[in-house]
Amino acid sequence: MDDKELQNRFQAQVDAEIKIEPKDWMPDAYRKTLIRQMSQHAHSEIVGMLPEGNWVTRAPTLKRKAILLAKIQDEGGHGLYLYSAAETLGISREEMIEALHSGKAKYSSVFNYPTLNWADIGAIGWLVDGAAIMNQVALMRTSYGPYSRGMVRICKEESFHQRQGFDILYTLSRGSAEQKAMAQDALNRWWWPSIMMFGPHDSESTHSSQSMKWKIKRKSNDELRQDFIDATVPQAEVLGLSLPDPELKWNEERQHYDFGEINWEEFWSVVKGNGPCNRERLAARRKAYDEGAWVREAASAYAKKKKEQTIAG
Ligand code: BYC
Repeated sequence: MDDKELQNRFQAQVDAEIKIEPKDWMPDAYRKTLIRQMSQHAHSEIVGMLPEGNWVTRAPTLKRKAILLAKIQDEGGHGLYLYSAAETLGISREEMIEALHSGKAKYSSVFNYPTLNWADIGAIGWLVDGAAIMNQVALMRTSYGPYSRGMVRICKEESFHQRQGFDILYTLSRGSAEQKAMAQDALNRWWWPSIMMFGPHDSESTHSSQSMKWKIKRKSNDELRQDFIDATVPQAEVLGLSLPDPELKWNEERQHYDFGEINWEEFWSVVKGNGPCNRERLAARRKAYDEGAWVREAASAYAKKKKEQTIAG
């Protein structure tokens, strides 16, 4: 088959909702954009462990600490599923990590904000994991088989994360006036970064239209952002907290909430590496990688020895 025929057969497979698997023919640009998105997704999970890790030693009770530890370990696991799924596209984990450390690959802008008090852990679980679920439920139907299957498991775990975050804020918002103020302060700081997670407006999104055609993305950035806001406003009402957007209002005609404009200058500044914690986050990842070199060496030496023994005997 010539290239045109291969392209047509590929698109027909996508249109028929038949998953693309690692050994199937795929356009180079499909492979490239999947590697870009999946590796960035994996990096987000791993870098996302850092803001929460900051509170493990200061969790208010043993139970909260155990829950937080489990959640952070889940995020590490998600990163590993995603790196493995991306490796099926012909890139190595080393190459992906090198791209993160050199600043070539991105990770979600939201993890470049600091966690200043315990309520931030609630806000991350409720809002950041909540936004991630909205995006990832759509990605369960993504056209690439290994990504789609990874997402099914990830989403199950993210639901627990979102629930634990809501529970922290629910407890604080029914506590003392000081605790309620902490919850409100965390919500004020995390709301806008959370809705920025969905990326630029559709009209500004470089990859959306092609990714939607290839069914890598099943919903656009703006559609997902709207779904998230519509789902989250009633939850804020249950908490008795107010969302920091004076333009947030139910629109009867649209049957959706209207909301204010995102500060895009801030968004792009954070994406380009100038957020409050970008440098700290990358430095922490590089340090962890360097300090883990001996583990990788030991593990690969063991694997090599095992292989030699199998061949010999
Ligand atoms: N931050 O053309 P567009 C978690 C970039 S972690 C940074 O719309 P696309 C958790 C974008 O990459 C899970 N960069 O791109 C963990 C592109 O630049 P490049 C987080 C962003 O790919 C711990 C450019 O802007 N979820 O759950 O079609 C604790 C133009 O954008 C951002 C994921 O990673 C951003 N927010 O759509 C708690 C989801 N937005 O690549 C929780 C997976 C855009 O050309 N990723 N950019 O250099 C996706 O679904 C898509 O990649 C996006 C962007 C919706 C993010």
